[in-house]
Amino acid sequence: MNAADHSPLVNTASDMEWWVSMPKVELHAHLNGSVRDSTLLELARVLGDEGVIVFSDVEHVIMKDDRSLHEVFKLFDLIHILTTDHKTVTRITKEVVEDFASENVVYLELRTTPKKNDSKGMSKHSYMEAVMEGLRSVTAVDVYFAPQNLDARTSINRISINDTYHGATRKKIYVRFLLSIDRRETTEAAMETVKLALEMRDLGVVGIDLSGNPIVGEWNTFLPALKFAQEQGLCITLHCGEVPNHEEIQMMLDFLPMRIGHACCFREEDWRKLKSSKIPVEICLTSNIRTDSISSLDIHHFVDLYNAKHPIVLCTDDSGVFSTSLSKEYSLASSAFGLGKRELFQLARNGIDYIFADAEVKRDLTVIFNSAAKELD
Ligand code: 6MZ
Repeated sequence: MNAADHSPLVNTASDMEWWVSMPKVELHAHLNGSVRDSTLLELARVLGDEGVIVFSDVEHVIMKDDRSLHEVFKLFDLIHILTTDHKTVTRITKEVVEDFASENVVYLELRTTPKKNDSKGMSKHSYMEAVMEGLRSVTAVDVYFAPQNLDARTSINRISINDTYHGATRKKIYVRFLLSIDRRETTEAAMETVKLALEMRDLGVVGIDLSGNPIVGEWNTFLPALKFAQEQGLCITLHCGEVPNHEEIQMMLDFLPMRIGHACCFREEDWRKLKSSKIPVEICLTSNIRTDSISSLDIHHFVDLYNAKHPIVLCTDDSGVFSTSLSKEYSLASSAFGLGKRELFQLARNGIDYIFADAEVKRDLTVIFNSAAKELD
């Protein structure tokens, strides 16, 4: 690694190598939004052959690059048709974890909406079991996911201090889960998700996310479940301000979640409240631009929050849907905002403070970043 340049405005191939090789933490990634295009196409072909869908109709939808926020949610409905059986959920979890690990994401908080689907004999619980099976079936990299030594099959050995994240060594990744409440859900369904999260705490479920189409649903529908989750000590992150809904933004900030995602459509009053509460913001640059939540990177709130030293972390949101990766998000931040390798390495390292895993994991991640930092000097 070479940290010669502090402010590259154009990222070269070797810059890209740097962003890939740098350790990173990913705190805002939706499982079904992170599926490889090749996997979606393969699944669509199978369902096409079975006559469930018309392959040629969905092929261009999967491969389309620019989508409005509305089209993104239509795509998710299609993706869910392709992925929602136990075997496929296991497969995509395995692939998504391997993909993040392959670009040196050393800590991944993966979020997914537990789904009930009677036609597949699927309950929210069995959906999550399929996710866990996906994690256990990862072989290409070492996965550390259970916080306690409850199950001999789970890797609980911590990443050793001498491990490096470059070159030929095996990739290693910590994985934790957030269970998402979809804004289309009822209070009861949201409560079921929170109870499931509590049941699965020992398997690495650390919190709850509220997501889904931001123009659907009411804050008050989810509040009882979110309050219960908060009382029970689950960590909470909310999709907040993806569309202008000022009343909801204020109520969400007053709730004091441990993080929020996006924060695109804030007014002055919202910024003031956010900054005084110091709630970390998960920033998803490509997603915000592609969905037109922000019209251009020149006016992205990253700059103001970064300059104000407000806690922020770069994330992918949906690396499959938006054809991105966490390394590309760092590269984009570098070229768009004139930030150098040192600054962005520090930004990535700061992410350790905002993860929902315990202090032991934070310590391990700090060791990893400290060891990588030596290569900056
Ligand atoms: C809000 C989003 C989202 O849970 O099936 N999701 N919610 N805003 C976004 N920004 C573009 N991207 C993804 O993953 C897909 C689900 O995550 C939420 C939506 O509810 C989507 O259906 P899972 O694994």
